[in-house]
Amino acid sequence: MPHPAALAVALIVLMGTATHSGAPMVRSAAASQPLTAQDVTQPVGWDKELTLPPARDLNPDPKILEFNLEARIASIEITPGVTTSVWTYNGMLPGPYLRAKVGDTVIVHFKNALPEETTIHWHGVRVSNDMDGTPGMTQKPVAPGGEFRYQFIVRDAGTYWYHPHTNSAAQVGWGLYGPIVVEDPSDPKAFGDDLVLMLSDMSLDDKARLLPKDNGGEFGDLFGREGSVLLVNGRVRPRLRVRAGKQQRWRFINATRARYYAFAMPGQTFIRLGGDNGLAERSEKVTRASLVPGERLDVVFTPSSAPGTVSVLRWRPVDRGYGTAFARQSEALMEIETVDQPPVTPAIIPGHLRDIPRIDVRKAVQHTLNLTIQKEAKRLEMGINGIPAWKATPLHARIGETHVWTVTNNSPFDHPFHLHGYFFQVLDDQRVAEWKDTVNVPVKSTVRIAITFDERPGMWMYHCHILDHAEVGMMGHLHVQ
Ligand SMILES: [Cu+2]
Repeated sequence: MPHPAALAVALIVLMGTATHSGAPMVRSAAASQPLTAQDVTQPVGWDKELTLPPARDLNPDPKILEFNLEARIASIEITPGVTTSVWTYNGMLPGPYLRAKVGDTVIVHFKNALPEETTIHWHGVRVSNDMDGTPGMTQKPVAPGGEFRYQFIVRDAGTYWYHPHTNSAAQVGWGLYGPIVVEDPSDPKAFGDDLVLMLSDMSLDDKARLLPKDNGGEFGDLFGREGSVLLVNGRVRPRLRVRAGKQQRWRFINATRARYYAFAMPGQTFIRLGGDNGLAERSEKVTRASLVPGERLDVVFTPSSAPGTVSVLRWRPVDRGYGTAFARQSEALMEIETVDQPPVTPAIIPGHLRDIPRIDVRKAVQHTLNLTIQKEAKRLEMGINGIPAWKATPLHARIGETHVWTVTNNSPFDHPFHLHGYFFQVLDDQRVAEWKDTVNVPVKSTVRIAITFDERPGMWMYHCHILDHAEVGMMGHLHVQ
């Protein structure tokens, strides 16, 4: 399984392999010696409209992050001047920001003050099975007024998130999600200052009240419910301040129940560092970046707009099947103000980030999973191999086995496929090697993934991360023993 990037990266920086320098080389107008990104800090208040308050750590041990987490309904001002009763963790949207270092222990004293049962799933974190938050499989759902203690070690650097796994389309859609970053202290500082950008959307009526979970009926289930209000870290159109040439490391998390994102800014490139489970093998310069529900994206943003200007990062329609992008306009997500200060020369981003050994699939156990919409069902029903979650029998795997799952989608919608508990590698992929836990399976296509079930026995879920699809049956489970 993934090794921490650690020494390899430091070594590569010293050895100077292929590198990316980001945006156009910009020079300080004033001095003869140009300022570099390392010479300056981010503009004053650069991220103040995007701050994510951390969880309050109750444990003095620096290797333990221990905190109280309560799921409850709270009033939040989403549209200016109007409050909405939102489902929250600790009254915050998003929930508290968990930031820990590789090897730290996380202890969560969870209380459910919601009017219905819930659980927490730690998306992408390699927890032991009894901490995975799957109701009826790994734990009893936490009843209203009930409590549960979650405890796990964060073993892998990367960007993760937490959310309920009970009535999840509704509960996530109503505001229950929070970010997790696991730091590797040896990551090159040249990646820039960290900024988590948790993307979500919310369906509100004209009085800014949350729409009911079955809004739109079966069409809502079929298309997946995209919210009417786009949020970044719980805010509508927040403003970020940047300085030309001074890099920032943006960690996107797609916490929506159904919305796909694609980003492109005129004249702007990003350096992609990785996605779900830490750094990819190599960084790559990209002009367009995308992420599907559940997925994460880790990029270096090198501001390249002229000082004193404001640009807008926009959501762009993504065709995820069946006319989902038809006649839709792009929408503003976030404003980026390039402060009126001389540009600086961007730092060099290493080309090689870490070694990712390819999973040996020569003796792999093969499985075929067809993502299906059942035609003969009386009401809308989705499933895997024609079987909805509530009728499914588990797949089986033995500890130490490697599997190749051939996931085929002949349905008219894309599906983001998510596996609990284990990282996988996407085979036949021309992109850079990386570890993932969520991958898009486009319409009329097949994606093959390789997984080694090397430890942590138990019952693990796999499902579509368009949560409306999971709710109508596109979910299965796997018994590792
Ligand atoms: Cu789906």
